[in-house]
Amino acid sequence: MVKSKKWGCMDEKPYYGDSCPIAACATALAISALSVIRVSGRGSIEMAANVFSRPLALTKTPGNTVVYGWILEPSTNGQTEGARQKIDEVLVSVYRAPASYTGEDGLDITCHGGSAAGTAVLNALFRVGFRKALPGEFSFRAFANGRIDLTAAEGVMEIVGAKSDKGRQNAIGRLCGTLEKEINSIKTLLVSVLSEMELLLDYSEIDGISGGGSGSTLIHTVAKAKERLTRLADSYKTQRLYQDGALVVIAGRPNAGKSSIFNLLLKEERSIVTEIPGTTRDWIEAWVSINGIPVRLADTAGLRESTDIVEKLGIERSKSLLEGAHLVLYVIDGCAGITQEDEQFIYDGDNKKNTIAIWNKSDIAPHGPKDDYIALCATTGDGLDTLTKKITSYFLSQKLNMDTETGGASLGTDRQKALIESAIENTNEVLAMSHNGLPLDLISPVLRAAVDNLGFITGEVSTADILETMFCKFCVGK
Ligand SMILES: Nc1nc2c(ncn2[C@@H]2O[C@H](COP(=O)(O)OP(=O)(O)O)[C@@H](O)[C@H]2O)c(=O)[nH]1
Ligand SMILES: [Mg+2]
Repeated sequence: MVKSKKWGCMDEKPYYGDSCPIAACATALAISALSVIRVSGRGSIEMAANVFSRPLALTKTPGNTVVYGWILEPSTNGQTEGARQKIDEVLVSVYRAPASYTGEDGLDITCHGGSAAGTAVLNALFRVGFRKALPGEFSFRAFANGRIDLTAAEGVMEIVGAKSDKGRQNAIGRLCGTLEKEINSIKTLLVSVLSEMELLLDYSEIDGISGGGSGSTLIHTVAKAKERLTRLADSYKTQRLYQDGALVVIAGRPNAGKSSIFNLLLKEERSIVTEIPGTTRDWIEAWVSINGIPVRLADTAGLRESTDIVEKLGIERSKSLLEGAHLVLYVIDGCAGITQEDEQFIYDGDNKKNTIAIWNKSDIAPHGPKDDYIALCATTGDGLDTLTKKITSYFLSQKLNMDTETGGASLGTDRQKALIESAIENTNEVLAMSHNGLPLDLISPVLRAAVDNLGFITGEVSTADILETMFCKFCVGK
């Protein structure tokens, strides 16, 4: 069932948990200086006051203030405050609806770190009526109360999971609404076409929109919208790169210096280096950040014909790893020179576009490399700077930096990508239908579907199950 975000009554609100006051620990329950326990919901401040040493100070304080006190055992049989056991000394940040993350009354209770204090505070809250929050329930409430759209909610989770600083920055953009703004702007274009179409349907004899006049303007607008959607879809590649990292595989013949280069890029002795060809018999990998790009770097078994059964298996596995690589660093031993196999690998049509050729052992090689090779000495690190620059510029040249073309907006999740692709398909179909002169009453529902797909991205149009599946993936307390 499709529900509109402009819910006027309770029944229209998507369902996730219920509207009771909830509590959860927002930080990891581990040895640390502080822990934060978070509560939210109507009446939550009054409820928490039942376990607070200064109940009036808490219930009377305005929003966005901090109150000092103690969390106490809940009162039994009308005990005086002094007779109740102290649980922990805390600072309580008080938020009042609607000026809070969730849009509800809420508290962030900062207590001492470690698992014992946080757990005891949380248990006291449960005993006075709070329910344990479901995963992502705070963010869900923020969405349901119109504080954030779905792309911002996903941005929150992306920040929590960011692997690199650039990944975090992009997610911050989505949290601040750059994607929502771009989607809404494209949607406005399509909605204007849709309403024009509906007017034409009501008042004119025009069957199709491929003809001149207003018809061609409408088609032009749909084509423009499609272009912008395509740019957004393309931006996903960059985002995945910054979120998941790029697979960079080091390949080449045995003894070329692959493991030495692997260790050099890693700045540690991870892979075994010897003068014995065939030392690396299976691939090994490690994460390294190259100018902010998280890279999954893999060292492989040297590519050669071998009768050794283990080495043979390693070579096979290296080959399949190469197939999935974003970038290959192909290493040549400058002393041994280039063989036919090397040439074949580097200049092979499929490999050429994503291979950087390295002329290693430049310190002892009898002559320098050709222009398009990077001269490197893996033992001293000479040439490393040029290599890392080349790796970075390779990734940035893959149309990875879309900022200027999409107003800084980019896609961050598979869900957003799938919906953008559906909207692109819808616009393609609209363009094809109008090209074939099909009547407006057949075209307009397809355009409506494109508009709805964009609405699904921001959550303006949502179904309870989409929301629940999405917020379930969040952490408890977020
Ligand atoms: N002189 C010199 N020796 C190197 C260089 N790179 C690697 N080696 C040596 O070449 C041999 C093979 O290196 P290794 O990294 O194990 O090659 P792999 O088989 O391709 O992994 C080792 O003895 C390394 O010390 C280099 O740049 N200069
Ligand atoms: Mg090796």
